[in-house]
Amino acid sequence: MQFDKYQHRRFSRRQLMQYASLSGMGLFLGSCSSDSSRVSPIFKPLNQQAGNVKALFEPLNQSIEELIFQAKNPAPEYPISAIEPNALLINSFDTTPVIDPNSFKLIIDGEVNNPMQLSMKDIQSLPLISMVIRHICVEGWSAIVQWGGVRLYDLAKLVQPKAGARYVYFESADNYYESWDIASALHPQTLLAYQKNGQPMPVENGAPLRLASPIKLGYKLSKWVIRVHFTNELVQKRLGYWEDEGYEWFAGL
Ligand SMILES: Nc1nc2c(c(=O)[nH]1)N[C@H]1C(S)=C(S)[C@@H](COP(=O)(O)O)O[C@H]1N2
Ligand SMILES: [Mo]
Repeated sequence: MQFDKYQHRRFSRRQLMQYASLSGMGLFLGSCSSDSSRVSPIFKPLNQQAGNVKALFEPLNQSIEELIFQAKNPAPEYPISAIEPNALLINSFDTTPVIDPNSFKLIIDGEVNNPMQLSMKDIQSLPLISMVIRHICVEGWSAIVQWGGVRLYDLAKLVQPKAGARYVYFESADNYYESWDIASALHPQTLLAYQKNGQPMPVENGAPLRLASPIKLGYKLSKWVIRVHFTNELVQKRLGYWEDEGYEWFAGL
């Protein structure tokens, strides 16, 4: 769905929250976490990796672990029965890029000790995390969706961000771009997802890999992610596709 950039901007966060409470979405009730399939211990050490990635697993350095643990409590998750299969609207600023999953390699680089290029096979050898969360778009709609994929945190353990890394840039195949604070990016509920509602990710929703997280508004959740770049600093006028038009950068929920 194409939509007007300036129309999009008119929804302030306060308007969104008014909408949320008026429509009874109950965003902050936090009472919906009952699906036991999602309960995997946070920051679980990995022990069943495919050979080439296994050797590189180490804890993250202390200063980055501290930043992550300052992050707030887990956001609400929902039971499978709460999924709204038709509520997630396609919201793409441009045409849908087509990426061949067989030749695709995710680039992870920047302020890291072990820059990597990972195939979908490499990525799918990491623990599959599943979560049912509410996706919220500032245009005034939301949808409860199940996402399955890998934690950014687990990918970070492979590449080992340097102590000074503070932000993560996500580049997409449609030239969309986003920057996140590292604590939010490495939050245990931030995934690079390759499944939606238990099925392989549809192309229009961001296949082969898109961000999914209950702690950020929809525009932070890049689809068709091709590069994850750790960095020490943000670049002004390169904060994010919508942020550079005036949207709030942090966009936390
Ligand atoms: N690459 C890319 N990612 C994107 C967008 C986009 O236009 N391009 N739109 C964002 C917005 S505003 C929203 S609400 C969600 C929508 O995800 P969906 O199309 O899977 O519902 O994707 C986000 N990620
Ligand atoms: Mo959005």
